[in-house]
Amino acid sequence: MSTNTGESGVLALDVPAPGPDPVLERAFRRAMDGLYMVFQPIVSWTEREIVAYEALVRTCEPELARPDLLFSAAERLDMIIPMGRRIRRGVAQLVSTAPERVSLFVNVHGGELADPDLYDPASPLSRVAHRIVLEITERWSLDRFHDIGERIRALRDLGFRVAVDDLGAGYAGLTSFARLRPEVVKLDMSLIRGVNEDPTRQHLIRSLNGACRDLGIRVVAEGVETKEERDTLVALGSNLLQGYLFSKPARAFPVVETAVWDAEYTHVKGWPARTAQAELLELRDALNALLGTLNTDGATRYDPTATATEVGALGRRALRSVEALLATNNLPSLEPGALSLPAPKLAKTA
Ligand code: G
Ligand code: MN
Repeated sequence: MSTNTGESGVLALDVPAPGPDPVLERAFRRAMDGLYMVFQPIVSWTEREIVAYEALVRTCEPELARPDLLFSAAERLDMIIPMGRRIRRGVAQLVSTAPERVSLFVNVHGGELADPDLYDPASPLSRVAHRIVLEITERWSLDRFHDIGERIRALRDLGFRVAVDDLGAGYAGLTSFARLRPEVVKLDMSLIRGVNEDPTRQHLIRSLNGACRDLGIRVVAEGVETKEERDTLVALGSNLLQGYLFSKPARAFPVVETAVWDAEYTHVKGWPARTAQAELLELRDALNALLGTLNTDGATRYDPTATATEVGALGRRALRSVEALLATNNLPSLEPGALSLPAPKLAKTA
């Protein structure tokens, strides 16, 4: 990119000043007339359930069909606020057609934070605020607002929850933790892509999941495309997942094909569970099988002459394994006595 040094000696980017652009204006007007919303599921893996949908804007106008082009046109033409209003009104209209109990994630462009309509308790979206999570990205710098904290508080007072979008996409995402104190963060798909083959990203995601758990922030992993990515994420403590693996964005609230819920859990052998409860039961059976292999000298049969103390030690060791597995899979810790392990089968050594 060519640059020049202005009189002040400050390096300035050599970009033409935005001027009138009648062609773009006409395309944008057609795009606004053809706006519609699509929805992509966000699932809770342990529940095998859709818990939310992200609303994404699309347009019938082919020239601005790509959302990034649509938004840069809106920025260029100073139309972010009118377009944001249309999108929010469009989502509000569709809330009543969404499956019961699911939340809707709605992307808010930074420029919309200047729009009084966003904070109006009588606006259509505010009326359903308890079902809405507003996704805010630092792609568009939030530094422009000196009072960003108060703006976010006003939105929360209306009942909205807040998500930081695109964490890890190379913007100042981490600073927004402190500034926005979001209920949710969304890990950008650039972190997720190929995570099963990348130890560095695995470390990062495990740490982010842990930090967010401590801070009471829920984490959505975006752009999950393969079962390998999914299973790796689950092993790293992720539970809320979104991406083409589950469903592409679509007009009517799309469902998830049942086959996607099945997992072989390559990282936890023999654990094809469907619900958190079933996962626990499977785990208990797997541990019972395991008990035969846990004796201290590494023999594969349980020693029939083992003392009660040794069996007790084995049980405690097994329970520690359960707790470790529960923690890595983001399941709640066990209540005392919740998981009763039947006495191990004492096989006679051949
Ligand atoms: O910036 P934001 O995270 O809101 O953008 C989401 C975009 O990513 C949408 O345009 C959506 O269509 C797209 N998308 C959603 N899931 C996937 C996925 O699994 N893979 C890819 N490549 N894109 C996705
Ligand atoms: Mn988003």
